[in-house]
Amino acid sequence: MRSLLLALLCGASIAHAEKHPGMTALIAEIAGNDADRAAVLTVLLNRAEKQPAILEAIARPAEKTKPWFAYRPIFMTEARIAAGVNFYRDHADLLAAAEADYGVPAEYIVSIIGVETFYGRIMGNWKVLDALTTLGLYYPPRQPFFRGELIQFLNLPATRGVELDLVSVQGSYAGAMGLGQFMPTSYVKWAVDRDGDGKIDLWASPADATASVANYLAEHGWQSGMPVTLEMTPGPGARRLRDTGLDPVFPLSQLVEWGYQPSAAVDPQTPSNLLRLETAASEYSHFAIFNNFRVITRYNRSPMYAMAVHELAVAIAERVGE
Ligand SMILES: [Ca+2]
Repeated sequence: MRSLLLALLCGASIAHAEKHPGMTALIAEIAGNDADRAAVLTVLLNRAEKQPAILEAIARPAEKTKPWFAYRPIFMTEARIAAGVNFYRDHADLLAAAEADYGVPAEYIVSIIGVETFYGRIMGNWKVLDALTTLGLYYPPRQPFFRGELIQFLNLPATRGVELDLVSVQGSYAGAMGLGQFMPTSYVKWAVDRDGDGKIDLWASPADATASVANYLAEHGWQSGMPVTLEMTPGPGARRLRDTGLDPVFPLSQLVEWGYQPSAAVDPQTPSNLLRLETAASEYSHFAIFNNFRVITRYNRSPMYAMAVHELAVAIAERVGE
């Protein structure tokens, strides 16, 4: 009887090992010669479940398949603006402190949290362990990235101030966590304890979450007091430009020379680039995009994401100021 049980247990563990290709190499890479650490990681990873729904979801991100005129309404809703105003007012002191500490305007911090999680209402209910194991071991197109994030996740408890239950902690299907949806690497590098309780809590502490978003933007080069983007009107004969990138490599005066007129006064020497977005089928608006726009794309590489964050921020700030 006992040997039958043993046989069953061995069978079960072999099934698990087969379930996770690359698991042995992953554990060896993290644990090295530390057998105790390897044992802990083995137990942990054996609790991870491959999630086919995540593999389906990762293959179709919204910003790659929708034009701007279909993408924008997802975020620029009355409900999201109104809830942003409430979030701003509820946490005005924390946001003012974050703005003072990091030089990032409060409305951009609020807007990122609004776009990412609807101000904490939708922080994701996938187990991060499942998500990152699925993508890190079963999704070849982005395996180096997600495998790296899985390693950072497994090492998170070694980060000062981070107290997470790695088996149960929840996030997006891509493994992003908390109000601002921090990936494990970002958690390690840029999350901060702002309420002073010694723990970095990006879920339940608005102080920690808002300061962490501000710190992320500041560390990626946010320039206090500088513009994000500016609508430009093409004159007759404006030069048609495509794919000039997101880096601010042209002075604004260059865009003017190409035939685009700024909609507000900005220093002509300000480094910029030109972005066009499809506002209706085959109709386009043009924008000068500046350093701070690029900084927002460090949060999510899509220029539509950055524009949505900007427009939502402006809408929230306008209404807060009324
Ligand atoms: Ca804290």
